[in-house]
Amino acid sequence: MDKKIFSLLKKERERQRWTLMLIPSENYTYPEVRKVVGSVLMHKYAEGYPGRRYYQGMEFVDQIEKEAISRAQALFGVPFVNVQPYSGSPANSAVYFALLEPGKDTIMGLALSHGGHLTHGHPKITFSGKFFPSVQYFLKEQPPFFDFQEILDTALKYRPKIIVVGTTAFPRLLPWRQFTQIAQKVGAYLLADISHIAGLIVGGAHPSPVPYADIITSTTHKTLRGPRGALIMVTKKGLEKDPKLGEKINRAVFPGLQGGPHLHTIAGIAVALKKAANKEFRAYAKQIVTNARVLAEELKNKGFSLVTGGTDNHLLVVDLRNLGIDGKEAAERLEKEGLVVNANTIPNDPRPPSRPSGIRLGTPAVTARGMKEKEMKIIAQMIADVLKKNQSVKEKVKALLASFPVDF
Ligand code: DSN
Repeated sequence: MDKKIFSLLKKERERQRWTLMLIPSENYTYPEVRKVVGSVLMHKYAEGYPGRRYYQGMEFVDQIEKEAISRAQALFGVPFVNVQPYSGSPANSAVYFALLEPGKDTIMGLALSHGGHLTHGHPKITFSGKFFPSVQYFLKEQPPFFDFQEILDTALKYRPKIIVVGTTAFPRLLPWRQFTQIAQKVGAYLLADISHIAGLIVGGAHPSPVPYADIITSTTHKTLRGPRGALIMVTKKGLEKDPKLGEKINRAVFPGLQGGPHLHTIAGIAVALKKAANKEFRAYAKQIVTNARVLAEELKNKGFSLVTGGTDNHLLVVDLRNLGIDGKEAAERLEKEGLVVNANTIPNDPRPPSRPSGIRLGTPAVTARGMKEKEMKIIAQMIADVLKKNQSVKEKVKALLASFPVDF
């Protein structure tokens, strides 16, 4: 028994049990997923794809990978899926590796500080901005929050080969149709990175990019509630544009970027996809959004200012400038009281990313615990008590969590 690690594991389990998990990219997965992820499947090597492996002993793991693929195809309504990427960044890397020539072809994506992701062409410090020319677009303050003419002008000027639409801190619905029109005009592939909203999409709580995007990437551990992993999907539209897209993506994942797939994760993904096809999951996805809306409204009623003025999805970004504290200080004060959020930049943030002006909150995990509108009002009150009145809410957080136990 490794006392040190197992005692830390126990402490982390208790931390997750007794704090409010309000980081929008985090969630609780299912006991069945944890069981297969911690199983004998991790003993197996399986480089290649089902039926075309470089190892023996594939009888059962081939069936597992095929089942994960067909469940994802059915759930998202796409003809091609690769379930092997280790996580979201490797999934996006594989798409770029499959379709772009390094140093030549341009990636265009939403700026990180406006709610995009590091892998969407963030310049200088990420592979996506170092190995490829990249150009960024930005959010506007007023709806529809994207200036489509400006984005089109930028695209016409820089001629990206891939336009990425995907966010980590944007609280509104994504306008797939307008982006597909822009991509068409410049002859770019449209890549939808739905990592944050995959669960909302399959649960019918956010429009699907499937009719509009050529390629879709997603992590599997956020609103989808699976293990840490990722999917790369090609739509019918994408295959019509390039019938070899799937093949190119498979080759980019293996042997291009990765070695042996994590079969334990792939089995976990399959289990989570089956859960996400149930009607209970649709209710869960809708409740995530209802909860986020109530949390947003309650915070606004208490004088908090929200980026974009509210939310239509699972997350909200609070602009703390009117409170005179920065996001890091707010997140640390909340953590001491048992509310775990993360500091986040706001669009055009005057502060540095290490001490940004906002905090980002999300409802997927608290909704997974069974919390509803009433509890969102309590959480909003607790946030106000901590940040505005400097009051302790530790005991109230524990009392709330005691009524919504987690299964681990
Ligand atoms: N790190 C994830 C998030 O928190 O949104 C995105 O990769």
